[in-house]
Amino acid sequence: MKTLRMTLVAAAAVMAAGAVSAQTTIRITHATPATSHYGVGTQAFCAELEKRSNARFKCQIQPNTGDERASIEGVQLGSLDATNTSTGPVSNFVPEVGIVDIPFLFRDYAHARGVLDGPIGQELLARFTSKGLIALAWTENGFRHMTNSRRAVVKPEDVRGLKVRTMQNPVHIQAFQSIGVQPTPMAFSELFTALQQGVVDGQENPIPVILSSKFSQVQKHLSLTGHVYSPAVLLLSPAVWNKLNDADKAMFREAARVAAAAQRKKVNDDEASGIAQLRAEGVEVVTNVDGNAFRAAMAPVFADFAKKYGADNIKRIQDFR
Ligand code: EAX
Repeated sequence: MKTLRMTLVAAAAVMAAGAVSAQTTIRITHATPATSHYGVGTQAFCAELEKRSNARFKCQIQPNTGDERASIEGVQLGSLDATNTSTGPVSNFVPEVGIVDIPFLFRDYAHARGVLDGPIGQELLARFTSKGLIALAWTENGFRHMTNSRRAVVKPEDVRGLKVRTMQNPVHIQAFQSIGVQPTPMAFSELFTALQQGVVDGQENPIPVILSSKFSQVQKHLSLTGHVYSPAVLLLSPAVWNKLNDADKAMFREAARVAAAAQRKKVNDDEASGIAQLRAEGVEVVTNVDGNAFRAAMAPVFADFAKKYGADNIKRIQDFR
């Protein structure tokens, strides 16, 4: 009798354990510090996912991973579950997405966010799938500005001869070459040291990145060129996606949209306070950049971009209201 009771108790315990649904850990990376706009967006994604799934899904966030290209490769291969990345290296995996990296394409944040959240941006997200990447939503990096350790930059001639680090992005590399810059493409993880050691004279990044990565410690001059809007995207591995039921897929997409809103708010906040903070950190800020001169200097490559991505596709983005 005692044995039977013990067996029943053990069976009940096993059933109770089985009733606690299995928990899945989502390992997710982003290149910048946890305090950055990517950290805010990624934490928002993970909190929303855990809340909506009653903790069936929990994240393990790895900030400061630096090498976005390596993270995208990991998500594609399934060795990493997700990453919140700029589009810098993306066109190496999904070539047609390079259209969003064209300098001076987006007028302002409202234009960029409207295009990306609308039909054009959603069509582009769908292009990732056939390349082994699930693009859940556009998050945001921001409008990029130039910094360097050598001199104030007001017009294109001022950047001639500077060694400037760029992302591993063919569109950016071609655009910078067109204005006489020696572009040095490298992973973000190597950038601070390269600036510190003078391997490169300058770089270009949005204010939120310049702030959170403390570039004021290694860069004297900031010029508000705003030469290109840098989208970001939340990518999930098909190895995770293909195990989800339809309800959980919708939940992941909704959590990514919550992340985008939080990340964009942090970008707004950094944009509002960042210039004053950088000045306080000793950075000389040029606000009267000759934007028209930069556009004119880059004009020859715009013809190449129109050939590569379709003049109609570019015009469709420019005309979006
Ligand atoms: O996405 O590589 C870069 O300059 C990116 O802007 C940075 O990794 C944040």
